[in-house]
Amino acid sequence: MFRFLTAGESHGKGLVAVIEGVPAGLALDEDYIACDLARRQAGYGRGARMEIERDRAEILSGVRHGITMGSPISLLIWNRDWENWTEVMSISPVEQEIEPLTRLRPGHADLAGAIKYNLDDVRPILERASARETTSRVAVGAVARKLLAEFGIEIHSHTVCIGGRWSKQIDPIDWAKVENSPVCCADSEAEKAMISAIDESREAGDSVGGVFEAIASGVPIGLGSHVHWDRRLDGRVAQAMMSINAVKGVEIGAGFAVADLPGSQVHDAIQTSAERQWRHASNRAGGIEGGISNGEPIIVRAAVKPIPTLAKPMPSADLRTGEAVEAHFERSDVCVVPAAGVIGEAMLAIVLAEAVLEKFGGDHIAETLRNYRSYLESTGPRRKHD
Ligand code: EPS
Repeated sequence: MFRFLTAGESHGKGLVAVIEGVPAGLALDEDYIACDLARRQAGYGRGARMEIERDRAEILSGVRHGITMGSPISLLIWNRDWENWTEVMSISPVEQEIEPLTRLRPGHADLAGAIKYNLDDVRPILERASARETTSRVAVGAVARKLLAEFGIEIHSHTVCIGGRWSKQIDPIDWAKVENSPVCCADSEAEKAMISAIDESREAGDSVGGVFEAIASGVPIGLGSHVHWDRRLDGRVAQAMMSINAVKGVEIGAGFAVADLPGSQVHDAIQTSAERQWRHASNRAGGIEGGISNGEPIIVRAAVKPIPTLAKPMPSADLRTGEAVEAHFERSDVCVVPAAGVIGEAMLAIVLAEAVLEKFGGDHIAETLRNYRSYLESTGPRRKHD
């Protein structure tokens, strides 16, 4: 079973992740993981913190001579910014008085977290609620992506909206173009409008959200299951996406648009190809029917709210006194939608890696691939005595 845990505070010494269940025999190195970590740091609208960090995961275990051993893989990412926070985030008690953070930020975990954990300083909540934690998830997602590549499964993402400026539908998407776009958008016109939206927002001391779309291609029929609510692949994908900081809405395939359309315009006609493979005439289901992957690309969109730390702070209250104050501000990103797309890819990769290993098992990748290939032999349309 593929599973993982992360630990680490935003301004602590570093971030860690422990992954279990990766089969032996998979080629894996730090440079491969570094590529996704760099992508997460980029994007127009990021703040000063990203100028400090050069995220790179050290592999501490589970890999020997560039090949996984089947043992837990542990990853460590140092926070460069730690050296500016050694007193505030010291593990041991410190002599000096550290000013508590009590001016609650609307939209963050500050208030609910402080009440829940019985604190009169929101620092411990903010440190773990910060999207800095997603660095660990992207590192784990890169390992999942490496595994999925063995099965021909590829995952990409692109920005479809920032601040109400929408990309037009582009098909096929030029992924190299998306990678070179400062906002990860495939539509050059929309890209300009999105950049203006971010600039306007920065000038206003505000923040801006949007929508990203993640797409997994090469997914075989049969991942997930209809038999239990928690085995349904769409439910698992939605939970993974919803768990990303600032995500407030998730759609798979046609998503909310299905509410307005007749069934004949929502469902995808089933066909077979000349090679006797199943396919659909369209993909409004977003690659999942009945909680099971149907062989079409899995398409998921997530709405990312504008991040809650605002240069021009919102009215709020002080945690200790209840007095009306302005919310706390240190520094912040203006827009994190392009980074959220990379995190969305990681979460989709993690869910699919889990589902692939659940279906095909195997302690060594050769065994997993053998099971996968043998399964594929039986997935074409059935003749009477097949
Ligand atoms: C982030 C690091 C954080 C923020 C951002 C994500 O750094 P700092 O708080 O030191 O500026 O840039 O966090 C948030 C969006 C948030 O709401 O907490 C990162 O590594 O992605």
